[in-house]
Amino acid sequence: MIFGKHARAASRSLLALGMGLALFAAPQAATAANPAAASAALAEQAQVDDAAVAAEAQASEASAPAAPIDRMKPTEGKGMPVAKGLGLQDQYSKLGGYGAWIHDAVLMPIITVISLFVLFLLIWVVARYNRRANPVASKTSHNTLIEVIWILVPVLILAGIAVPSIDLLAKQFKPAGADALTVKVTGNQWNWSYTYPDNGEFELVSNMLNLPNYPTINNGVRVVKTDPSDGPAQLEVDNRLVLPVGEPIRMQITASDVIHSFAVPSLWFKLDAVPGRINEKTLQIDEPGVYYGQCSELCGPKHGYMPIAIEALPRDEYNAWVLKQAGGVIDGQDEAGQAADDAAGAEADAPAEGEAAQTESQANDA
Ligand SMILES: [Cu+2]
Repeated sequence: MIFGKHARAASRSLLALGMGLALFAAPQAATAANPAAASAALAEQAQVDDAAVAAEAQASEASAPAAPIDRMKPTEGKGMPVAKGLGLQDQYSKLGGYGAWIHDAVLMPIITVISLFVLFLLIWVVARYNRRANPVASKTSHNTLIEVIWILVPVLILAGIAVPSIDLLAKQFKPAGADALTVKVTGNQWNWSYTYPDNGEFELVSNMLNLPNYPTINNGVRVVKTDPSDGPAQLEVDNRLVLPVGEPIRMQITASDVIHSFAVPSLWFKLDAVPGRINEKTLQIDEPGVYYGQCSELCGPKHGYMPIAIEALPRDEYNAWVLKQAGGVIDGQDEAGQAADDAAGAEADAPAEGEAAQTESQANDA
């Protein structure tokens, strides 16, 4: 009897504790249940922002660059986050396709089945083995068959997951060939600089474009949407990282001050930028396009304002772009050398290229 009294007292205090926990957890559950509402609000905000951006763009037409900037216009929804998007961004590299497949076709089904199975077991135990339904509890303490099953099945599941994920890990760190293009990326507080050691060692500094109706983030940089080629606000930059498509690129990532992280979700690429150290990873982009990412390591107050924009071009367009950069060379030859090498057709193009180069270098200066 005394034991029963203690048990009831204990269960009352447990109940109180449980309710306290529930009260504590409720607001969190509410926010967890609310992401739809939150993302709807975000989308609404984005629309408002877009309207503001458009208005600002019109208002500041006068301060906009006279000639449109010669660069690719991003495709809506490609290489960038989409409103109400769930899961991974669409992938534009082979490894990305493989990684997304592991996520979608291997991990998600396993997680779903295990979660439903555990939920079923919980409900079954609660319904079938409570005190009322099952007053005389079984005294069974061992069952060899069940024990073998519940050890073997998880081991097999883990081994099954390990095979493709270790394979992906190995492929991700396979070095690019000796003749692959090398591009050096440096994270700085708070922008990225891109160096092309194989193309004359020229360097670009990539700053986020300023936001309309918002304090200036980067001095001397224009406001986003003042050029038709501009992508989403907070992701678009003045100088993009231009890369060739369809070939492995040796990306060497470092930082000049604190740890940053170079991450582009749609290209399955993320690597920490650590001062005093070069991290290397191969990047191969499947198709031309503009792909956006962000610094993904908290690096200071303007961490949120150092986006990454990659413009992937076919090799010949990439070469043409390199030759437009001050000091840009292809196979050790600058624009004049290349032009002399090429036939008369190239010479006809030269004035137009020179003009564009001027615009580009002005953009770089700004
Ligand atoms: Cu950073």
